[in-house]
Amino acid sequence: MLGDGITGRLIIFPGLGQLFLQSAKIMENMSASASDENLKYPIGRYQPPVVISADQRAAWIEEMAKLPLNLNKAVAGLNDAQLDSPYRPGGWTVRQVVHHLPDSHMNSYMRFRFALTENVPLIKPYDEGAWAELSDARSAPIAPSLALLEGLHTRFVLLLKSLSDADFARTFRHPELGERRLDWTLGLYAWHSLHHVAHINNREK
Ligand code: NI
Repeated sequence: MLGDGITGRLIIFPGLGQLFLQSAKIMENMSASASDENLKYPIGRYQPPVVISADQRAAWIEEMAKLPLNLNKAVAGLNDAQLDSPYRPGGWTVRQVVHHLPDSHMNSYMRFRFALTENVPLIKPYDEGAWAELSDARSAPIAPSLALLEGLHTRFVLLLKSLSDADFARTFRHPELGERRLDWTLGLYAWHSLHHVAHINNREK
């Protein structure tokens, strides 16, 4: 009976069944993409305030200072099989994420130094996906990258703490993204630190 009813409706409104199927499909895709978004952006995307205060900068510098310890904690006790598992379906492995952090933050550290010593320098973008696919980024032990990040962030945080309001207003030019202020960039890398540690902490176990 129920079947007849449905058939009847489909005869009366030939497009309706298709419409239901399409809506179901759209809903399914929406929830799939919402969960993809959560897996890719576990702390959300970078949303800096319009005006960046000195207190905000200090909080971001604190996040930068905590990254080496937070990363060490996130990977403590992981074996090679766990390090070589993607943090999300289709994502980098935990090992690639660990190597990506010093690779990315070394680039950022250099951009800060260029911006502080040159007038709106043009910076060199890098292909982070291709860097993460290089053989060492896929397979090297993580200890050297943890040590590199610790040394790098010690220097980076010393530099950041030495900067004045005028220094934080200095800029560099990215060839595709345009001119970026250093305070905006500090926020981006504080976010980036939390973003990747969350990938490791939230991964499917
Ligand atoms: Ni990243």
